[in-house]
Amino acid sequence: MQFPIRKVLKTFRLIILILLLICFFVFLLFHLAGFQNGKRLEIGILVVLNENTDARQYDLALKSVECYAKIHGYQFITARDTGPENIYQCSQVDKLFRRHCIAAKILLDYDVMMFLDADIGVVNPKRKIEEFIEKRVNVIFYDRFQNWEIATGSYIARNTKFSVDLLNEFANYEVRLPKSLHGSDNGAIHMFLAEKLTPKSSPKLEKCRKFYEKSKSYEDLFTFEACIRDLLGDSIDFGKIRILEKGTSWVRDGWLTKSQWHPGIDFMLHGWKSWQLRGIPQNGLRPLPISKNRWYSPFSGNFDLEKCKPGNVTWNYDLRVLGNKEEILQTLKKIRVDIEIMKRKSFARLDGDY
Ligand SMILES: [Mn+2]
Repeated sequence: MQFPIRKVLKTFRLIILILLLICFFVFLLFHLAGFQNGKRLEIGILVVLNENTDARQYDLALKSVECYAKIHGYQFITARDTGPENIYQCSQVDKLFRRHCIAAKILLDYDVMMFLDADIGVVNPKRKIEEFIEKRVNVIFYDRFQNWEIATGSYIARNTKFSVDLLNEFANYEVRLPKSLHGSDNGAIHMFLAEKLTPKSSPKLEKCRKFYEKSKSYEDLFTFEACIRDLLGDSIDFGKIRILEKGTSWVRDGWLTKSQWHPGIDFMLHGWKSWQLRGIPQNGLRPLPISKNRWYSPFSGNFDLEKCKPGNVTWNYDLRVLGNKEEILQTLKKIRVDIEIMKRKSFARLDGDY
């Protein structure tokens, strides 16, 4: 019998190809599962509750996050802030600054931590925090949808010296606040980041600072913020810091679309305060902006945390709150355009010589 060398070669090539494919898929799986250097990332989700906060005030939001964390193997952490004397040794006077010091302390226990306001809930558990993580990036902030502010209600930080120092330094910014209507941590984040990311004492920065220092109203504060956003420019990439563009982060305010959401757009929604929860109106919902102080639950019923197990992403939704993707996008697009116009008007208040 003749030796079928061609056949052997063909089989051999096929085996090599299959092996390569297997290697590729294993790599892909590891990558998607959040492994880095062969080790799965320990991801924590932190909510800081104040001394007097009754967790029931944020029941649905907290349960949704807790369930979500269980599904993906993240750690859900609620920290109690008992005032300037607390177990975290964060002595900032203003709780809004103190919470970032607490976040810096808790970050040390994880590879990555997502900090969340208590009234942020998960609506789409199929999304993962790993989507936002990049090796080079240490801290990720984002542009709030409803204005031109960099948000302080949520961020993602990687456990590095850079991140821990940044959060501590930001928490300590409270001693540098001007004696004006400064907007606490949410105003301060702008000056803090601008001082970090732009040339020291540039005329532009000093002009923004003047506005910050003499701010007497929210209108002034927003103008100061517009000034800083202009200074920072359109980039989202600031080396180890990232400031995600409007609509590209993990969370947005639910009221922008009357609580309507879509899995192709949304991951988390902000504004779930139990005392502002309403029953869905008889005539249904349209994805249009409403007053900020009411929201509708996207779920039918409450969470059974027993059922929150790895891989189980089937949640019970109230289909009346599930919106039409195109309509929601349309509404968000319109808001985006309106906000841009408002931002320019606000910026113009700085007067011509900026
Ligand atoms: Mn909030």
